[in-house]
Amino acid sequence: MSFDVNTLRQDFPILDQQVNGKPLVYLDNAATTQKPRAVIEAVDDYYRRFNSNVHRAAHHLSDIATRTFEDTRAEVAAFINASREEVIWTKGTTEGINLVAQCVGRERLKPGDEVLITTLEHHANIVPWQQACLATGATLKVVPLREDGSVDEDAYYQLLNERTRIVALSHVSNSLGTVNPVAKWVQSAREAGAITLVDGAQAVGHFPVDVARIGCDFYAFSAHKMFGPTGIGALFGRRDLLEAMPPYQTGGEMIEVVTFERTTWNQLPYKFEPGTPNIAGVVGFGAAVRWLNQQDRTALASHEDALIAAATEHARAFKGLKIIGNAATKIGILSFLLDGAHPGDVGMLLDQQGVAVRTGHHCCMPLMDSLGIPGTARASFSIYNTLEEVDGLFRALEKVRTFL
Ligand code: C6P
Repeated sequence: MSFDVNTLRQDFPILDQQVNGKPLVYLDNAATTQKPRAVIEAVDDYYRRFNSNVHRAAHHLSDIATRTFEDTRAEVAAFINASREEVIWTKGTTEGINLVAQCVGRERLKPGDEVLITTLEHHANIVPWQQACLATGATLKVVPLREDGSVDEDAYYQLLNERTRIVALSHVSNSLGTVNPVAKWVQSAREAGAITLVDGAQAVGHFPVDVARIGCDFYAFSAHKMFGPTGIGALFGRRDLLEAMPPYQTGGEMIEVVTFERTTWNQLPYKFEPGTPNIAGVVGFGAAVRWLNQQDRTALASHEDALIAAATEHARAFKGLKIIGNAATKIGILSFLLDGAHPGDVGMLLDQQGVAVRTGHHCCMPLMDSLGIPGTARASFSIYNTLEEVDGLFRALEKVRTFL
């Protein structure tokens, strides 16, 4: 399979437009990626041809919707090397983590127990654990970072102990791009007797993920960061744990038998899926997985490596620019500060030139506090970005510098 970025870009109609009179340079892929035609068309096709509820009706359209919905579950399961009963549809990573924090955290934690996270976590992998600790009297422990933005591995091993009941780690940092060696850390956590959750929001769109190889108990991710729709994601959970957990929310679909006196729960994975799900989202998620599976993922990863290498080289040579996050293993995320400039102003002036980045704390306030900064400007790259766009970012930054 050969890889040509310009051919790939043709799959993404949104990229071909002008913003503020300039060609759009979309570098906010960590917030959400753009969608290929296959995903847009799959969602459209669902509403045009087989819009119907799933698992409920005895008619033709519902039959197609249900089969597509369940086939997609199997495809998403295969995508991360899990079995279909272990894949629960969620609204996204945030909901997946909340589900585990509520159903495992609050059930298993007691005073004296510890939950271990790292300093670079997104709020979605902090606040649910903080709340679970508050509710149970457990303590939240945080692994510090090293100077380069990697997690301090020695400190991780020191903090991991027999009181650690849950370890919740990002696979990849959304603010710094750091890739954590999760398989190794999950193994130690399990040896210490802890349950493990990996926040995979920023991993799945960048490299293949194999939950069996990682060995984690839970893995949460969102479709919209891997070219699928917003409002849909998946939570992988180990079958025996899911079986033992109480339901997250209750209502229709997640039940087996209901009487006014008591209710029994449906089998996996439906026990965790009350109410009418985001069927269009699932259809689009499936299209995104099939589209990604058709790509040469090794070539995509090399292309992204080339983008971040070029961006880093430019950034190092750019006077007054400080890169925030220099870990040895990184995905295509360049967080930076410009001397004397507020990141918000940098973002606005880049936008005026058609360059879309995110600025601020990136939902990582404790990380920013630990770095002693209010936030950063963040250029996050994806497979359809080009080396010309990297050059364009730095040309635009030259102008920002002169404006400021
Ligand atoms: N980060 C960003 O701009 P949801 O919103 O549920 O799909 O994903 C939440 C989430 C959890 N963990 C990590 C590591 C993330 O990066 C995100 C989402 C976006 O960085 C939006 S805040």
